[in-house]
Amino acid sequence: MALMEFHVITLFPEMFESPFRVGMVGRAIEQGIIALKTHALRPYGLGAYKQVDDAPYGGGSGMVMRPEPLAAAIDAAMEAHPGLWRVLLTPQGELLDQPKVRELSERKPGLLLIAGRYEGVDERARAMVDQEISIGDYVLSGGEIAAMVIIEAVARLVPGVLGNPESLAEESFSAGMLEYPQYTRPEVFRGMKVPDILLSGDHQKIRAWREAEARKRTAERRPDLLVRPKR
Ligand code: 6GU
Repeated sequence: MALMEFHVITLFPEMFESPFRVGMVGRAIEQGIIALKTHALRPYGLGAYKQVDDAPYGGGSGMVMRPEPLAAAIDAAMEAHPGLWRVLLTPQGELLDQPKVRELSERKPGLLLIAGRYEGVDERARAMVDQEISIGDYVLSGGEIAAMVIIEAVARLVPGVLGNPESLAEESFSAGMLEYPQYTRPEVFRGMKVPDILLSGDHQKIRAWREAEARKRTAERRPDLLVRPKR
């Protein structure tokens, strides 16, 4: 069995096809290390038109997702795949960060990601999930791309998914800080030279330089990261 399963309830299962055919996640799926399964919400819609949304009580613009189709889809997925951690994608959710990604990667056997659409989800649907997550302070038309962000971020923490596990160790070394500046060939590009220290072969010095650069860059660009506990 796969080490981690990602299930997604969505009105648009096609959105999940090409992004995960390629790259690191695509390879991990092919190898059976992770599994990705979409569950179409539409068949659980109500009436002849398979309606999944309706006008808000109290008036106002936009449509709200009805709770019954979501409940039916969640129940069916949970019955077929017991034990999944149910996550509703919503701008009202907890902000996603790397510690939260790490926690999600430990939710075995996997995640049931529920992508909301339209202007919102009936408040009573919140009772049917374990956690609500937002990927940032901006507005998306639906939770699909947010679900993809979670899949990508969590999948790379699953053992065997990342080609080079050393990169993960490096990341945790610098956890809570921005990356240090990276260079590859050529040694001079448009007059800009690779720092001499990186060509010196002195690995102790290089390590110290990188740490100092990471700290400097973080202080300049993301001072908020330096004052926050690392969790
Ligand atoms: Cl999870 N959903 C939507 N619709 N918008 C978002 C979001 C989620 N996270 C940030 N913006």
